[in-house]
Amino acid sequence: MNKCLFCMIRDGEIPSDKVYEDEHVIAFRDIDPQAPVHVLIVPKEHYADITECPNETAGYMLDAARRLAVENGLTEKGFRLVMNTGEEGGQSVKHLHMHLLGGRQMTWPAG
Ligand code: DGP
Repeated sequence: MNKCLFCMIRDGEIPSDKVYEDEHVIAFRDIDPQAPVHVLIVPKEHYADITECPNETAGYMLDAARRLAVENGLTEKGFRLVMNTGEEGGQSVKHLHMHLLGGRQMTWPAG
């Protein structure tokens, strides 16, 4: 079976600007940043999206997101966490990931 893009990044087969790694997740900078800070938090285990993953995995992702928000100085002014899911949710990479966006004023609705 062919590996997906984020599995290849996880395995170091495609380079990335990695900013965090632990037993359960990796995080790296988005190739097409939509904000001064734009990091993708990705579980090491492959799940297509949030509908497939155990609650425990979602917790590990949130832990990493909080840590990265602090490390990037985002907690005072705020930040946004996004999980695009499926076609109408605008998900382009079918390996569960969370966007951490910060460093600018966000708008709503997200579009
Ligand atoms: P989404 O559209 O929610 O599935 O987000 C996928 C994100 O992945 C998108 O913001 C761009 C990013 N991306 C796509 N290919 C690569 C890559 O090869 N490296 C990195 N760092 N990010 C990528």
